[in-house]
Amino acid sequence: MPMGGWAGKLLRINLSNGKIVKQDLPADLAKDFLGGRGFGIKILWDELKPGTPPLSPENKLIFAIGPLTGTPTPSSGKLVIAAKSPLTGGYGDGNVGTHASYYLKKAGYDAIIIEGKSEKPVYIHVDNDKVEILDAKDLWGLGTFETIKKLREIYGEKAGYLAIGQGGENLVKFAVVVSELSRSAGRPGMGAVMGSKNVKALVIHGDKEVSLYDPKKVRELGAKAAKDIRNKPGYKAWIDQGTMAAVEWSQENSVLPVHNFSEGIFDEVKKIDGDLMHEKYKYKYAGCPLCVMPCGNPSRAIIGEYKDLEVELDYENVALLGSNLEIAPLDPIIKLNYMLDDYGIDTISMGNTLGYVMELYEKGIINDKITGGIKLEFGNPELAAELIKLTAYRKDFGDLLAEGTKVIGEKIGGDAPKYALQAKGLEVSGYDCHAAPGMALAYATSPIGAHHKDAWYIAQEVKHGRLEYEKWKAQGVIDLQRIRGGIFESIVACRLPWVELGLDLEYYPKFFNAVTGLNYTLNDLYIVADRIYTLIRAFWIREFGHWKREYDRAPTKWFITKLTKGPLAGTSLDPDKYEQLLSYYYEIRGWDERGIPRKSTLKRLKLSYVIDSLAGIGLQLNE
Ligand code: PTT
Ligand code: SF4
Repeated sequence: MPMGGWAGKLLRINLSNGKIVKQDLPADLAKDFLGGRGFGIKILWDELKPGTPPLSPENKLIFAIGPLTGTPTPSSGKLVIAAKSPLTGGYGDGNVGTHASYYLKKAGYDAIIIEGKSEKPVYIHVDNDKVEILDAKDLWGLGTFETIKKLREIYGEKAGYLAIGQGGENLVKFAVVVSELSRSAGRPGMGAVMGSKNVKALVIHGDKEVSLYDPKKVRELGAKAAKDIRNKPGYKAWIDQGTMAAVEWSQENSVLPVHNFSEGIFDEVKKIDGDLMHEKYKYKYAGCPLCVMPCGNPSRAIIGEYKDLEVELDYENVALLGSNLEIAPLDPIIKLNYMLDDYGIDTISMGNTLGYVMELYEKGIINDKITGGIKLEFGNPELAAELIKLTAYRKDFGDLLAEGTKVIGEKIGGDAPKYALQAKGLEVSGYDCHAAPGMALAYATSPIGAHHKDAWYIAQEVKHGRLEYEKWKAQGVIDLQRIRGGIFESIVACRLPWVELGLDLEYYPKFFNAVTGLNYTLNDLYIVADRIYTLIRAFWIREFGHWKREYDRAPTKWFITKLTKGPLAGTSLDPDKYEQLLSYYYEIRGWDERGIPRKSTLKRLKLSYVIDSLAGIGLQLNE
């Protein structure tokens, strides 16, 4: 390929027959889908038979970087992990900051596609052109910390490591893949897919040159962007607290989840906020590789039985394991976060699932017969730790917890599903939406299920017309989805320089063109983003064989209960107005009233092949 940026090869590893194949990266795949999430969805669309069970050997697990990964683009040490999700049954992915990202590029690959299933536990070692499938019997059963430590003893500092813990091994539906001792990715169960293939870890090293179309220009742009970032007024506050600053902000705006998203205000917020973390718990600055604004918060517990336990704290982890379960101060939260990183289980879905069953128990919807005699209550860190352990090993009541809130609700029946905070089967992240219809829409239309990563619309919503359901809100959600979920997930770089410090978005097409030699405008990147979004929607439709508007509805609880505390007490979502907002969303996206892409949209986005495919499952598409 004449362009720079891409390494030019896909590495395909079939674990059922041991075949390892290196393929040329198709130029059209690179130009139309860029990388990361774009590669994830296009490969799954082309290669996965509809209806493939997510935990079967036929599912494919894809590790993909993008053209900007590992270049002087700020914060470009990121990697996307994608597969059909065992939690949702649709498209799933996650994004992790890891040395494995740029070592993958330096090894000469844009993506690794893992197929089939190994008979026994293995790990995969990639060292430039050498690719090995190695015995992992001594690693199976270990947590991610110990696994990575043992592999590091063999392969040293100059490699990237990705591992699953007991959560992935035991097929917990929201198991993640962990790297760098406290970075994780793949909320919709990417760790379970890895476990289903008997893959414990990947070790990646490479030392080839990264090809850049115009190296001088890329370096100049990189130096200028880094200087801009360091000069931003919010820089110091950002590296001091990172995402933890959102604890106080969420409280001020009544969106901090409390008591399974019953309220947006936590009485003990001062015991878990970013100021306190920075002052008493954080002991050093850290971040993802290639980052000029490191936001990691390595923190050490200071009291009693938790003393000296260490973990990196982020807003989501503290909101879901702390305020949502009414647990404070930070010390027990550090312990729960540590356990989940070690087991390789998503903190958001776990915190959400625990809050859910606690509320069901409190309401008498579930009882001791279902919990195996365990008395559930909020505000009890020992209980939360016990439930996390049961989940990781799928033991007793933990076997049900490991399925996530949607399946739990369906199994219990009656009123239970009404209190599950999920969309499309993925649990919502840490922003209460009783009084935030735009953010509710963002969760409900996120392409992997309820995640804030695609559109953190709440930050804009609190500034303008908070309780409105007007068309500009649907437009605002789509604008963010295009940039965050489309551009950043496919060029593959961290979005936070733009989100948090306001780095000019125009930098990115400039980086893209100088790296690749192509000539894309920001608008061209938006078109790629729309293509990726629409293909992901088509994938879900093909999997389900149909589509219903209710799949794009926000969690029921926000419609049927009201906030009782703070200035927004008495507020809940309005179901009719929400439907109108969803219709605006479909209209702007070029999807019909059912949420199915129109033929004209598919043609415009160079996705005409989807038309025949959906017609093949009996769907009539509108013009
Ligand atoms: C991400 C989700 C998040 S989003 C957080 S905290 W966040 C939680 N982190 C977990 C964790 O830690 N351990 C664990 N066992 N489970 C966890 N679940 C939760 O997972 C992450 C940062 C953060 S911190 C955010 S917002 C940004 N996310 C980005 C993104 O998605 N794309 C992108 N291009 N850039 C991003 N930059 C920021 O990266 P998922 P990380 Mg993560 C320990 O993976 O599945 O997307 O879910 O990647 O390296 O940890 O950095 O307030
Ligand atoms: Fe990683 Fe934070 Fe830097 Fe983004 S800003 S690359 S999440 S350390």
